[in-house]
Amino acid sequence: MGTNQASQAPAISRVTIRHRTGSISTAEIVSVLKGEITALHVKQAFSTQLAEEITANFLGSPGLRERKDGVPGQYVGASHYRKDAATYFAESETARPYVDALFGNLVDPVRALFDALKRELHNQGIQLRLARSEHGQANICRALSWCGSGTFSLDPHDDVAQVLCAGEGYEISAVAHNTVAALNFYPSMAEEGGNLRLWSHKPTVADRKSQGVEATGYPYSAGYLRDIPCREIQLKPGDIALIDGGFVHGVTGQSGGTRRVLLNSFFGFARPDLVLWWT
Ligand SMILES: O=C(O)CCC(=O)C(=O)O
Ligand SMILES: [Fe+2]
Repeated sequence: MGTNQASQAPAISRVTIRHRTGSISTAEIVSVLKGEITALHVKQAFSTQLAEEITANFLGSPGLRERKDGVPGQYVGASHYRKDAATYFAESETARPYVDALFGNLVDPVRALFDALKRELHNQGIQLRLARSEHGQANICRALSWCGSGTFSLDPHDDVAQVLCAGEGYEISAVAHNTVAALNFYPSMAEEGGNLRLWSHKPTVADRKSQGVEATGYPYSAGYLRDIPCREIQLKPGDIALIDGGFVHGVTGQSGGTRRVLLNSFFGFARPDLVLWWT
């Protein structure tokens, strides 16, 4: 047996998705955080009014930027992906007023979830806080709209590689050894497509090396994923999806005039008594 993992079929891990309508409970968030369920889909979790306000503020934001890191999309806020800590935290500080302005004068639902989870974890002797460094502090979320054309508007990837390989000055690297929870609020969806597809596979470091995506976890090829079962979460404006970002996931192609916009954050255990939150 050689050490080349490329010849081995990717391991299948079971995906469990829980669906509900209305409020998201902290107990369910903790279930994803602890790896007990893979994904939680909450329909109609926030109001149409709030969804429309966030979408309009995103599209008209003076902080709206084009991604230049190889992932086609537009954003407001900061992404740690492929950035050193000094750059990411400085960008987070600069972008904060634009992130705050996404909510206008309405209550930020991501902050509300953060605060509720913080209270719940505090009762269990666990601290929840934003990731930070000498250069600044992470924001509560970033807003994104994917522009990929074709089979996927966001190619299949995992969210763990970028955390594991975050590099010096980041306190989040430790989270990569636990569940990296990815939290998505959807203010706007395309008329067709734009679903969140989850594959029954959690790549290892060896898997990523074999695919040449060791540091990024992006993108996994169609060939690599061909024989892995997958499921799709059908999203509507006002929905929340919370997933174990270690599973390969992507966003299906979209069509129609409406832009798909989401608010995204990541969080996970850095230590048994500390949960970090970043973007
Ligand atoms: O747009 C989505 O539904 C998923 C976003 C995502 O996977 C990411 O930002 O890493
Ligand atoms: Fe992701």
